[in-house]
Amino acid sequence: MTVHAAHTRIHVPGSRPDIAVPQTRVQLTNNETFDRYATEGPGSRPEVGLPRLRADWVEERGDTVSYTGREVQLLDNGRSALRRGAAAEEWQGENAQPRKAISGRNVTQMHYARRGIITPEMEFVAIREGCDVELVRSELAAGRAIIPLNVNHPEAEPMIIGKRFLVKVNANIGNSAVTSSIAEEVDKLTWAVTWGADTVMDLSTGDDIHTTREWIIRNSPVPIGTVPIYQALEKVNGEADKLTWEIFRDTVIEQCEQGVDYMTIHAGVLLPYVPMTADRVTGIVSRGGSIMAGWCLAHHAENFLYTHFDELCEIFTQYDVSFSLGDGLRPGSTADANDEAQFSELRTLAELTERAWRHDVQVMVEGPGHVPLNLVEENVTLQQDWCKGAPFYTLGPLATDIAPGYDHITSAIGAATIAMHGTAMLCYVTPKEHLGLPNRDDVKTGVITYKLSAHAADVAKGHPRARDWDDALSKARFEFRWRDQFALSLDPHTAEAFHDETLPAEGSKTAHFCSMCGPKFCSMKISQDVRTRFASDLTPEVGMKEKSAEFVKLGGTVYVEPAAPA
Ligand code: IRN
Ligand code: FE2
Repeated sequence: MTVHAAHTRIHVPGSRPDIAVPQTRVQLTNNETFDRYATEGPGSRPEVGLPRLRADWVEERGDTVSYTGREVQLLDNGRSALRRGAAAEEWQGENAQPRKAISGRNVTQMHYARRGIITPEMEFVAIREGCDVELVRSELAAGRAIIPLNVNHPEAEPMIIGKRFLVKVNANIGNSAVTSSIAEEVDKLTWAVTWGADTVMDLSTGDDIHTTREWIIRNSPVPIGTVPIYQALEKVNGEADKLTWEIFRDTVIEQCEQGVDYMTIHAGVLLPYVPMTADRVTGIVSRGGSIMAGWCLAHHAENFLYTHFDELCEIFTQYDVSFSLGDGLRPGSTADANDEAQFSELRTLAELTERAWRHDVQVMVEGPGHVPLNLVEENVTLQQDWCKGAPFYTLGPLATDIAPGYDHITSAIGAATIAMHGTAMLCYVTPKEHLGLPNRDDVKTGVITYKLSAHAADVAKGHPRARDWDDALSKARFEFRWRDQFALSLDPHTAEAFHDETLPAEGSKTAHFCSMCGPKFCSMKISQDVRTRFASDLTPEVGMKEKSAEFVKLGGTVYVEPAAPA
């Protein structure tokens, strides 16, 4: 499943036959090829699900054990009751497999990395990123990068989030009580990864939340994240004060069993911080943050996610679920950026990061939101400093609040800036932000907008492979290889359609101009003529006057009539 006729899928082999890393190969008209990172997996039929790429790797290590009644109960410490209604039984797809039980051991990639073990997952991401596998292992061991992969999501292709690697993009999907069906959500997932989403978060609320998630995970080649407090809230009919640690814990285990790879946990919203938001322009804008703030106030007690944090860590060690420490007090307007509430929470997230690391649990830290450009860098600097280099994962941030309908752009400005300074993953914002639930077109627009922001940051950071892509496209542009320019672009269809709006004829696909400047004033054409006519003696010593006279003598114009478009 590729987006353009000139694209094919190739596989780069690893050290063993079952490591084969997919890349997109772009075939160019000058017989060169350009290979690039691909996220979209082999493609699936929703009712079948994806092949279980990592099943053998997980099994070889003994991360899971076979599912045999009583054994499971013992290993599970009695948690097997929670399996009721869980995925294995419900999933009717052709690739359905009985769920294996957790082994009772610590199975995180961080745990392996810290013991000096290189897993197939680490090798896979090293090939994907074009770096040394030791860099992957050491960054994981230090907590500066994560590979978010639940042992129960063997369909996923390993990917890494960390500032030494390519900047990643997350796309949020999910239905609410009012709109969209399961099939539509699977379609949105597939659509998001088609355009390059590196991870997808299922933020579904309302009915069928469990089943929707099951279908999404079984069809997802990228890691899936969730915010389990949303489902826990459904279980208490939306009344935040009825939430308990036990209800939350059981929800987390249910999602761990299904294969959710990372979870947003709003454990940094502490009771004393809640009053700090009172004078804000936009108060608390995080859904999860407001649920926890409401709970803290209702009970006048400390956030149960904070007080039970070590228990959560223990659960995560069994499945290799990664924390995405939620920024429940992120600013919702430029006026509230970098305030006391936001940074108090960040200090707590730093403390929780170190607590998770003591369990060898992988962590990334979520960040804002809405931040004016002059305050963006401080966000990364403080987060990297306080959280000891744990990957930063930000929502935009929007650089201004004035453009609802265009917030993919207001946020892409902030996103490129914050990523250039070291943010590892960007959560996309779609044109529907603040206005409604994104549809298919919004998902595509959001993903493309964020891919270009992430790539702009990769170029600025000097990632070894990033500039190559720019150069390949620029060469195609300069040499008037229009087809290659389309094929190399993030969105080939839109590029071609825009070109064809004014010059639809076949001949204009090789013409040495476009309709922007017309045939007489194409700067690229003029530069090429200058280059070919004077390449040999364009040296500083040659007098410009002399050259000008020579130029006029030669005919006085650089314009050469192109073949008329058919
Ligand atoms: C990312 C960075 N900061 C927040 N996010 C995303 O916002 C997070 O990953 C999840 O997708 C969503 C959570 O929203 P609330 O519950 O914090 O509003
Ligand atoms: Fe907002």
